[in-house]
Order: sequence, then C-alpha cells, then structure tokens
Amino acid sequence: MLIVYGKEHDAHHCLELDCGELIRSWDSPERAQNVFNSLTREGHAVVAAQALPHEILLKVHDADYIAFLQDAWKLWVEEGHKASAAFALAWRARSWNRPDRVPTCITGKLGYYSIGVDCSIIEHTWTAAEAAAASAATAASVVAKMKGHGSRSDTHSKLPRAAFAICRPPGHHAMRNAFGGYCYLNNAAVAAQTLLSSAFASRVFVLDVDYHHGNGTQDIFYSRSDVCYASLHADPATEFPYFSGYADEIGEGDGQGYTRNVPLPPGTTFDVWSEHLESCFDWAKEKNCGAMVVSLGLDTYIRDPVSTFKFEKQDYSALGKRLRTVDLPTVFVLEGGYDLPSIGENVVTVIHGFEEDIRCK
Ligand code: OKP
Ligand code: ZN
Repeated sequence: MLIVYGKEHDAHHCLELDCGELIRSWDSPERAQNVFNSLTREGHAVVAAQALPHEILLKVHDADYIAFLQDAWKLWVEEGHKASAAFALAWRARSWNRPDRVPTCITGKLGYYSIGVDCSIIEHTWTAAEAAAASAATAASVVAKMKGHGSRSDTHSKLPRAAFAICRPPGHHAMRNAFGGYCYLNNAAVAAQTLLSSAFASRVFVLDVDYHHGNGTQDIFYSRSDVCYASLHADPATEFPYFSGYADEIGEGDGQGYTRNVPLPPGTTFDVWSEHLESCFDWAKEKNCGAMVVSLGLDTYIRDPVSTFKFEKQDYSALGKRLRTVDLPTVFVLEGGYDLPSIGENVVTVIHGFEEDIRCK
C-alpha cells in the first residue's frame, strides 16, 4: 500500500497535563517514526506529502482558527512568555455565553480556541500539524487518481485502491474552531473533503476506530449529509473527550441520520467491538458512499498506556479484513496508539489483513 509521510512532525513534542501531572505528551515523535519504520521494513512504498491546499483546509476549519494556529507561538513570545509550551488558563463555562467576545491576548485566545489542557502549542506545532494534514490530503488525492475500472480497485496491480497517511499530530479531536486531544487540524476531515472536492465521491464514509470518540470529525460534519461519520469508542461518561460521543448524537439538519456513535464500556474486547463494527457497516451501506476514510487509532490495544480496551495482536488482522469487505476506495489516516513497542507492528497487521487475499496469491 502506498504510504504518505512527512518528517516535519519531529519537532512537535509538546507538554500535556495528564492526571494532574505535567508530562511530555504521549503523542511523541517516536510514534510516527515507529509506524514509518515498520511499514518501510515491509516494503511499502513511501511518497512525501504535497503542499496542503488551503481551500480544502478552509472547508473544514474556520479561517480565524487557522490564523490563530499560525500566529499562536509568535504571539506567545511577543507577549513575553518564557515557558516552552503555550497553555490556556480559562474556558467559557456553560452559562458564560459571550461568543462575540474574542480575547485579544494569547492566553485568552488559547482558551477560546481549545477544548482542554491535555496538549499545548509549541514553536513548531503549526509546521507539524500542517504536514500531517498535507499527508492526509495527498493520500486522498492519490486514491482519487489511482487507475482501475469503476471505483473499486486498481485492477492493474490487483491491490485494493487505498493509501495510508502517517499523520502526526493526530486529528480527530480537532474541531472546526478548536484544538485538543493532541489534535490541531482534522486530518481525516481533510482527507474526506479532498475526496469530495475532487469530485471523486459525492458522499464519503468516515469510520473512526480509535479508542476515543472523534468529537472533531463529528463536529465538522454534524450538519452535512455528504459525509457519514461512524465511531466506536470508550463511553464518554468516563473517558476523554467526556462531552461528545453519546449514542443519541445522530447529526442535525441536513446531517440528521448521518452520524452514528457506539459508546462501549471499559475493558471491551474485539469480539464484542467487531459486532458493533458490522452494524456500522450495515448503517453505512444504505447511504451509498463512494469512498471510505478510516481514522485508524491503535490505542484499542490491550497494552496501550492510555486506554482500557483489550484488543490482541491478531485482532488487527481481523480488523483489516473486515475493513476490506466494505469494498470502497480507502484512505487510512493514523490517529492514536501510544504503546511504542507495538504501534508500528499493529498498523502493519491491519494493512496486511486489508490486502491479504492479494498478498497470499
Ligand atoms: C488522542 B487520540 C490519559 C491522558 C489522555 C487525552 C487523550 C487524547 C487521545 N491519562 N489524554 O484520540 O488518541
Ligand atoms: Zn485515541
């Protein structure tokens, strides 16, 4: 499978407030390096990301939010802050509703444009986030341009019509106008929008298999019917992002019925999880999508340090096989997964499960 990777993510390793302690973020550069090493070791070809088309970015994020991300570090330094990570200090409470008031100082803006304090902005955050989104856009463009009959597969090579973007920082928590959950730009949304804007598909299925709910992807497409968003994740009553991902969130307006949430209890195994995955496939099938974007998080793994799900190594092969049965041109976008010894290997296992019938011949 063709891999898209940009090494610009390396310089982004911010601080995170985790259970009351300030730590180096779980989203480390080693995560993406590990995935890159595992995939290249298996012989998958790698291409560099092309420049990110900003007209695509501005279809999924607000212009003032993008300007904020680009300027944040400069403002932080200009205001005389010495700390190496820019953190917010306050957020609007529920009854404190003055969305017309945008703070002019950087600390105020950080609260205005974020969902929480589990990540921060450092000097190279924008560069890394832009490169990740560019990888997602490039992978989607590649899939849209692949040769082959109809929409299904590249009949020349017999490989499925698919590409994999090694995105870091991840993206699915990034909302239309807010960062958080290690995410700044929504890479999966950029991939979906690229498939739509290139007229490759008129409706895209975004399937989110990360351990956490993709509140950002849901937010961006909540009132649109050209993207179907389905997510299986830990129950937000007890897990990040806490305020989004309940089963009764189904979309609104034109988007009503185009969002599906499957919250699951702590300790969920693949056997239980995969039954719900099939129900998401059945749900999406009726909607006539022309392509699929998979938000691939590996933090469902039993040894993952931030999660409670209990996926085993072989489950990732079964996941890959099941994703293949959807039979749509597919863009894989890397989301979470924080167990460094396994993340690359588990990504490879998904990809090989997805390509298996071909690879065995
Ligand atoms: C990003 B992605 C655990 C801290 C977890 C927030 C989780 C962000 C997950 N003690 N911090 O969906 O993998
Ligand atoms: Zn996650």
